Amino acid sequence: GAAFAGIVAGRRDRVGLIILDRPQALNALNRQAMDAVVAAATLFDLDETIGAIVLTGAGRAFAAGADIKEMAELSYAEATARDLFAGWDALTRIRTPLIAAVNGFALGGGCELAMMCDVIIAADTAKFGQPEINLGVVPGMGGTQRLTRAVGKAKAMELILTGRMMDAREAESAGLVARVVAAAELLDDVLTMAAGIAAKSLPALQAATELVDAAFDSTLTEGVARERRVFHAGFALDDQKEGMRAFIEKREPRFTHR
Ligand code: CO8
Repeated sequence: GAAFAGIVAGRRDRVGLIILDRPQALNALNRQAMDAVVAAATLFDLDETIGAIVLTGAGRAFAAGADIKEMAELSYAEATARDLFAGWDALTRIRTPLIAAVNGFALGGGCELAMMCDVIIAADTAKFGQPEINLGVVPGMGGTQRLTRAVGKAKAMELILTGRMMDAREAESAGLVARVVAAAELLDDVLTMAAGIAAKSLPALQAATELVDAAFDSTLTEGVARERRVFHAGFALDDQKEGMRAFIEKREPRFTHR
């Protein structure tokens, strides 16, 4: 494993693991943590021997938001000059499947960080929310947009206007979370899931994340046309031949990620 400031990163076979590691501040996302997460995730994404990335938090939080102490006294000029939080955009360009294992509080920027990932798996103890309104501000890392797309206007509006937290079960039934797992089993469960994903064809995985993301950013006609072309392009890959031949020959595929 490698240590960047505020995180721990390491790998297990084809799975990259990033742990937010400032538990004394409930993993509040300061500038260093942002730079470290983005750097580690970008390195994993460029590494063809990594087929899935897991992001989680140490202690009782995934992340309790942007670091309030770091930004409390900023002026408008400083916030805009630094384009506060723009660095996180790089995370949304990562094509290797990125799985958030939300172990505790995912509030404000922490909830928004989880929503930048491709899939969210939550511990039964997880709590989600956009409490920025309680601080006299609005969500600033995509919350008004991604939460609304994930759970619909009614619930997103209610959560953002009241600043209340929702538990893992509510987040699952609202469609924010794919699955809820007992807290003690969360990391093992997600690493097993990630290993299963990472064994599949990496170019197919990358195409899938790109296409699902396109569903939020294009019309149905454009998205379906793009999907069909990407599907056709898959026939240029060895993995398509291997996957379909293995099915016909009733054996497990051996993908080479080519
Ligand atoms: N930033 C900095 N420090 C934090 C944060 C945070 N977001 N959250 C917790 N901490 C610190 C606490 O200050 C405390 O430190 P210390 O021990 O030095 O006092 C330590 O973590 C432990 O926290 P608590 O003692 O509060 O623990 P509790 O169990 O009592 O409470 C809560 C847990 C409910 C999660 C509580 O910590 C809390 O409400 N945290 C803040 C949650 C929040 O409001 N998050 C949103 C932040 S704003 C944001 O993410 C996007 C802002 C967009 C603005 C756009 C500007 C351009």
